[in-house]
Amino acid sequence: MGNKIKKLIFKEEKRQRETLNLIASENYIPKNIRDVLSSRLSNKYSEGYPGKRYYAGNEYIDEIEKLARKNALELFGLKEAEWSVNVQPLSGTPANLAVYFALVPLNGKIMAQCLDCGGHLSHGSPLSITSKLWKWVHYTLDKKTQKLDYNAILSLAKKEKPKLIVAGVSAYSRIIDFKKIGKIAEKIGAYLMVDMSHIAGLVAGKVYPSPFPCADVVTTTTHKTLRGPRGAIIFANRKSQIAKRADINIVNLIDKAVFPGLQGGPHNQQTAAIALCLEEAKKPAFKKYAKQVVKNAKTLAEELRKKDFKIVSGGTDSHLFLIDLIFSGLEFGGKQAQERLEKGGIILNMNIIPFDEKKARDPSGIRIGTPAITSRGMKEKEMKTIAGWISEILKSPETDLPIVQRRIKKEVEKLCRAFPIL
Ligand code: DSN
Repeated sequence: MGNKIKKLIFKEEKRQRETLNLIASENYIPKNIRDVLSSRLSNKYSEGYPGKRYYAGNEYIDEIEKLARKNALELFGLKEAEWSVNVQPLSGTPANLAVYFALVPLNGKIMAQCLDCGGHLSHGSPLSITSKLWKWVHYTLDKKTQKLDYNAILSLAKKEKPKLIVAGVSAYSRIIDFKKIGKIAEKIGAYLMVDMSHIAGLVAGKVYPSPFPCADVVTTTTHKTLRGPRGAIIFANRKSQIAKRADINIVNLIDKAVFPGLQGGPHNQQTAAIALCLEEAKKPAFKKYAKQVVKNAKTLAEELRKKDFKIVSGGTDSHLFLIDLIFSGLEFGGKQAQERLEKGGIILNMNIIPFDEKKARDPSGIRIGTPAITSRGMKEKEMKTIAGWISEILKSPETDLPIVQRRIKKEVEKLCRAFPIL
């Protein structure tokens, strides 16, 4: 390995070991999965799908891809006769793009949760290519409860008649009622795509409702709560009523949109690592992990609430929550909060909050997630300690701040040594 790269990897790994990672979309993947990622599988080109490749020498790659698909079905309790699985998308945004390409004509209308209310960039943000290729209508949250308002979603859907409805979020802490959104989609004859990237591990661990009974398509990344390699999966419902009525084969369309529509050869080392991560997630230990992720998020949110921080929507049902800093009485927004905490060894991200009056570069909120610290083995006791540190750093007057940060950074390092990363 080149010396410069070696040194930088060493520094980054040290940073990961010695800091508390509260970024809701990150996790630590186990060594067996990291080993697969660095295997010689990445030497091979495999355009096409198992049994239908354009290059010779894919006998074992076919087996690996078939195993990943089988594991995906088993993990989420699905039957092959009802759901197809595509494990080739390089990540979440390309997976979502493939579904839009497959099911919605260019300039057709798609409806999704707006970015400011917890949606994702690939759900039609003006900054994403998705907004240039399709017309978007966005549903928001109820201003008072800061939760989804299904009646408002129904009214908007009836008025706008989108061809596809997207349910799924990257910064919304409450349980999404997939049944209700599914009924809305059915009523107006739209496809329902659930992007479960953030919650896939919680669904697998049965601590969050499964979207599969209600969706035509489900997309997910594999590296968040699922604790696998970077990558994505698209599940397509072979029994989709909407597709049946229109005499459309959504499986074919989605597979073609992924390859050759949007990408060439799949990343075989990634496919194998996905197969392994899905196997890991089937184990009882993973169910325990998922349960603890939610317990930890609830505890951390509650402890911060007790310290007078304003938690968006009042709490959480999942692995993450947002804090409204301005409403909490602080004189600075998310950018400064993120920087203050980083100097104390606590890593998280600034985040837009619902109906934010500030901009994304310095929004009013921060997002806090527990998947990574739970992977280290931390529990409720540690959440209370962490809440204390966050509060101290955020409330400290400027004059005392460097001393407070230095002290807490040392305490964070000590805690991190007691809970090593995977
Ligand atoms: N960047 C991810 C997140 O933080 O939610 C989503 O792509």
